[in-house]
Amino acid sequence: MESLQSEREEWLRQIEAAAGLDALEQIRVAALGRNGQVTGLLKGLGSLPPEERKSRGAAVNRLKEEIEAALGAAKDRLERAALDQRLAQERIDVTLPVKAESDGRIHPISQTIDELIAIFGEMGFTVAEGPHIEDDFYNFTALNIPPEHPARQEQDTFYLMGPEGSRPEARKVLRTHTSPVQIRTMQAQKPPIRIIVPGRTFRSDHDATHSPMFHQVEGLVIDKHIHMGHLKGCLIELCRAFFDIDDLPVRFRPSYFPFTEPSAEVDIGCSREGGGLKIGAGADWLEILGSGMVHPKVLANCGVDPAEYQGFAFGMGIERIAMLKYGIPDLRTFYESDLRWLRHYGFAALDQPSLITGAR
Ligand code: 2NL
Repeated sequence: MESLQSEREEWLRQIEAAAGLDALEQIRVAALGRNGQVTGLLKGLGSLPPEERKSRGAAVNRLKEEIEAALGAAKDRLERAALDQRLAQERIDVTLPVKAESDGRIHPISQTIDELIAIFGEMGFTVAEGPHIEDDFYNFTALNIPPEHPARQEQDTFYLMGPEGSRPEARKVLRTHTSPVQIRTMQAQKPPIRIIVPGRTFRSDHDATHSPMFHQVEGLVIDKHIHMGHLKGCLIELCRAFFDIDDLPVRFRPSYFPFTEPSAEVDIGCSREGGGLKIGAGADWLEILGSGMVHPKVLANCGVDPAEYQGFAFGMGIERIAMLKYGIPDLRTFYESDLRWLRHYGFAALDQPSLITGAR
């Protein structure tokens, strides 16, 4: 009795040679479809005499099963090949820079604040914020600024209108520094404290290098056993990280603030050869921030026991350090909202500062 060997070989050869899933489906229909050849063989069994039907039936069913198995294996193989080809064609380079979705830019002030937050974040600082309108106590008195101090005068500070005949100290002020936020933080939480306070500040001053509204970042560290060495280490690291110069010279120069004792001005190395200013090694120094150990009276004014806790504080102007880092020559251009200026000096939205980009 014929073993269906030639049929088997022919179907398996066709299946093996099928170039794609469509071709494979055509073979399946030709063999096993309603009018397929193998289906025809199965239908033909009924007309055979019973003694032949049994063995012939088994052989045809075996053929059918072998074709089905071969079709299944070929389908898997072709699907896997199709996927491999898609993966090869649609490979994405995850190291490519992302295309910015928008034409907008991050303002250099925002960028600089974000960089400072990244740098101080690595050192364990968090960000604190507070109101722009302050009481005399938070802006002056708590900071050991005496009643006759020039900073308190009308000429230098924006005072809000008070009730007719009210004492001058009763009037609210636009904060002249971000220190009130540190005062509020010391009142509200127990040390250890490690915060930076970026934000808007206001002084009655307007010329080429002063704006009535400008930005400051101040920092405050309060803990047991904090000393001048911590202040120096922290601020040297800040200067080197911010300007991205590992060996940037940093110098501490004695100074005076009512709220710190001792106080120190911080200078960084620079050269002024050929008219231009270059930050880094050089013969000259550039003042960059003010700092000091928090005055014991200031600690006591905030309910912190100076016998138990010490700390350091510092403050700097954001516009100034942004101008130095990014070569922006004129302070006034920061607030003009000139889109050409922003396109030139601004930053792409997805180019966020980290310790690897922008803020080292
Ligand atoms: C500067 C100098 C400084 C502070 C700010 C501060 C705050 C508290 C207590 C003590 Cl609550 N000190 N802040 C200390 C030293 C200097 O800023 O030139 N800023 C632009």
